[in-house]
Amino acid sequence: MAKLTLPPEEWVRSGHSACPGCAPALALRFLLKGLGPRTIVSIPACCWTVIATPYPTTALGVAMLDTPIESTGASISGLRAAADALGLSDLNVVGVAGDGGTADIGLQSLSGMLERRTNAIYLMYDNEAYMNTGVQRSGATPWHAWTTTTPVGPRARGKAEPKKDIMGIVLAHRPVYAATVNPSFPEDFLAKVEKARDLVGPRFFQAITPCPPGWRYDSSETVEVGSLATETGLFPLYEVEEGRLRITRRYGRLKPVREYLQKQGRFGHLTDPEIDAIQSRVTARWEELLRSERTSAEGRAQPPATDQAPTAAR
Ligand SMILES: Cc1ncc(C[n+]2csc(CCOP(=O)(O)OP(=O)(O)O)c2C)c(N)n1
Repeated sequence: MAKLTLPPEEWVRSGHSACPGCAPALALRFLLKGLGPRTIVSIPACCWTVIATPYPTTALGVAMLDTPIESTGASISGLRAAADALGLSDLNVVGVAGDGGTADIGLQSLSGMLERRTNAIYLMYDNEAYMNTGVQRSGATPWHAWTTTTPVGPRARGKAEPKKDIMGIVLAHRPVYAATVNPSFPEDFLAKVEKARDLVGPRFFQAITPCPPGWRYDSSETVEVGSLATETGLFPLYEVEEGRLRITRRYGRLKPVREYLQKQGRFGHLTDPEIDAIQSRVTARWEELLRSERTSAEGRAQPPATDQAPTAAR
């Protein structure tokens, strides 16, 4: 992917109330850099509502709608209809929600928006748990991760289930465009946003967004932890446009997942066999993604599986 110079304008203002090292803050910052000021963002209950609106200030340089956690998708369908009725066809209508508000509580709303072919962009920032309310597990929490509701002890090994395959669910709706993005790779992120901005119809991003207090690592290491998510193959970067899948960061040799896992306290309990099991799953999934890319180039698109554990884990 060609190198981009990031636009200098900031639509996420400094002095906001995110934790130090918050990757969700970077994700919206980069999204808005790519979209610019003709944008309205709908944000449900999640960390980002708290970041954006410490009363009586706002951290956003664009208009924002604060919506209930289950209704991001419905809210952007409504905003699009209103904008079109007012003749504001150049307005970017955007939903930004956490993994809990997207993959669990707001899944019906996202599905409805995709099925209605709403002309809007939806970004799920995936910090892999309900962070705003104290690190409870979500469907997007990975296999074996510690959270406050998936404890580690003699009889429990963190989350027992695999990570929910949100890209697979979204791709089953055949959106105009869907991509994975990572704030640790801003050029790749911005190139995808700029491409999505100029398309018409439902568009979706899954952004991996490390969270220092929830993942239990030092806040200075966010960019490195995020980079390792992609460099180990755990969170591959790709895009799907009109059914064509394209990997946008390709590695001849992936780094061992151990390098990613051992940086985070939430995986600190893992044994060698557990790390090996995750590694073999990640390797298989990377190969599956390469196959999906080949078959989609031949016109036989298959949504890639993105779970991290055998489906018969329980
Ligand atoms: C219907 C409903 N259930 C629960 C809540 C409480 N709640 C507010 S924010 C939040 C966490 C949201 O998690 P996620 O969407 O992953 O975003 P994050 O907090 O990680 O930014 C929850 C459970 C709510 N506001 N509404």
